[in-house]
Amino acid sequence: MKLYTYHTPELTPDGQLPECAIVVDILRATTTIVTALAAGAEAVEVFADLDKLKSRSAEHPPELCLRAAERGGAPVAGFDLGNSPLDYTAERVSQKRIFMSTTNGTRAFQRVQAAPQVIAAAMLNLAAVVNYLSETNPAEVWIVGSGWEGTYSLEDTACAGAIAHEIKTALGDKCEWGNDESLAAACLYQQWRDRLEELFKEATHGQRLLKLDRHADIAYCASIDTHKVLPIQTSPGVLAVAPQHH
Ligand code: 3SL
Repeated sequence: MKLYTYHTPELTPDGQLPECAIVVDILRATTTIVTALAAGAEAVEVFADLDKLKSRSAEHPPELCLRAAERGGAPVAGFDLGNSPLDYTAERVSQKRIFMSTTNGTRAFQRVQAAPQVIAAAMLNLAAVVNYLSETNPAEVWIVGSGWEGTYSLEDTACAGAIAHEIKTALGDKCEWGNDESLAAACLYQQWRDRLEELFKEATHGQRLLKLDRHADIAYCASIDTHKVLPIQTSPGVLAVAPQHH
């Protein structure tokens, strides 16, 4: 396995895709997707564009549909949910398909959605992601951070580093660094692994969320291995729980 990390979708190489793409948007889209699927949502369908979300969700039975949207960290008026993972309770989302659009995370999914395998990673499901990679051993893996409107996000690098460090530890010489970003991310994670909440609160997007009074969200997003689910793309833009990973 060769492991590449790209800090934003814009930094991924043009005209190429890996065998397996792992999308990371720790604050908060991929944390929310893991939470929603763990709470029994049927699937999460992601959209970069709000109008496409509205037209696609209108084709779904309304009683089985929730629309979720966030821009600039805040919920978008007229939608059922924003992007706080704490709102995705079993009572709210069980058996529902969630049609979701967020500022950056859903754009990152769109960039890699033609890859043969696409999965969503958060700190919450770190072991599930690493186990999947160890079992399937794809030849080339990209970890794609969502960033913020094309710029770097520290918290996504910390999660990329957690995956990189754990998979390198598990596979040893069978896992090669594809680029220096993967090694740098692994170093960042090892430095901060016991203080992730503190790191996330220092980061630009953490600061943005703190101004919106989302302290509890940040603490939640920094928890490691609290969930076993592995969200995997089953058709373009649609993420569901991978079999054996409930
Ligand atoms: O950028 C995104 O996609 C969101 O995850 C941002 S927020 O955490 O909902 O503000």
